Amino acid sequence: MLKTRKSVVASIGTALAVGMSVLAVPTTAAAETEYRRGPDPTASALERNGSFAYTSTTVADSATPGFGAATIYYPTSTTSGTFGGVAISPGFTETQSAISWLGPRLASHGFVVITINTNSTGDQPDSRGTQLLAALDYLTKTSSVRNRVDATRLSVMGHSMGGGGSLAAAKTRPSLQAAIPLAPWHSDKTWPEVSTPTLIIGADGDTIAPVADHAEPFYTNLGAGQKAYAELNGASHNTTNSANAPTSRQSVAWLKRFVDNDTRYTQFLCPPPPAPSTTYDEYRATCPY
Ligand code: 9J3
Ligand code: ZN
Repeated sequence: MLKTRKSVVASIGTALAVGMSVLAVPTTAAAETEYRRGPDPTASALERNGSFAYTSTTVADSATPGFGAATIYYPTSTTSGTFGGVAISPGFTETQSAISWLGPRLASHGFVVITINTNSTGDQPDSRGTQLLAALDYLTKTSSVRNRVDATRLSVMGHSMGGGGSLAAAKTRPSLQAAIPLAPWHSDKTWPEVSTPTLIIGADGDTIAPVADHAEPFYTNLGAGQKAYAELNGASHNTTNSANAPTSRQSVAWLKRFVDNDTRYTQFLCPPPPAPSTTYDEYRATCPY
């Protein structure tokens, strides 16, 4: 029997309704493809290096257009698909050594990471943002690991003026999947142009980039995207410059959730960790996500 147009539409509607009830996909992630890399996570696993074997390669300043010397850390696996990318900038007067602990940490969890020196250690935050984007372009188009990185799933991090630079990078390039400013510093306090999912990590005892003048107004004045603000308890401006458990845990989870769309990591982000606690003075978030 020929179906009328109306009955065909009704059948499709029924099929969709049945399909959706069976799948039970979380509504916020329904349209996202997940790029799961590595085993099911535990909280303590996020505080250590992950399960991927990794290696690193240094890149001379003479080979890096638009930024300084760099180090690329990457999982050696070629059978796990491509990996998301992360570019990380140090802060004012710093070199990449200030944030180098994040290279092995993130690569071993399944990301291709480039830590950079800036052209000059005195470069301002917006310049650091431009340099982070140049580093991602180098990583995905020119570097020896370009075929290991998914150029559609990129992110930025940075310390202090590098953290301000990560906000500037996300403002310039809205296609970025995640930004993680660490003890960020910037003279611009308003970031309505940034809808990239952004995790800001502040330090309660930071006297160089006091959270009341930097991290907190940045968080409050971000755009419409998902965001979180973690204020580390008993911490200073440089706490995130060496291996730090809550920074590691939340950063890995944030990148997994928003660069890989891996909802196995949502549990570490939502509901937000309890605060105030010995770990966080404050933790704000736009859950659920
Ligand atoms: O570590 C930093 O990037 C601190 C920023 C800063 O000291 O700004 C003063 C102009
Ligand atoms: Zn602004």
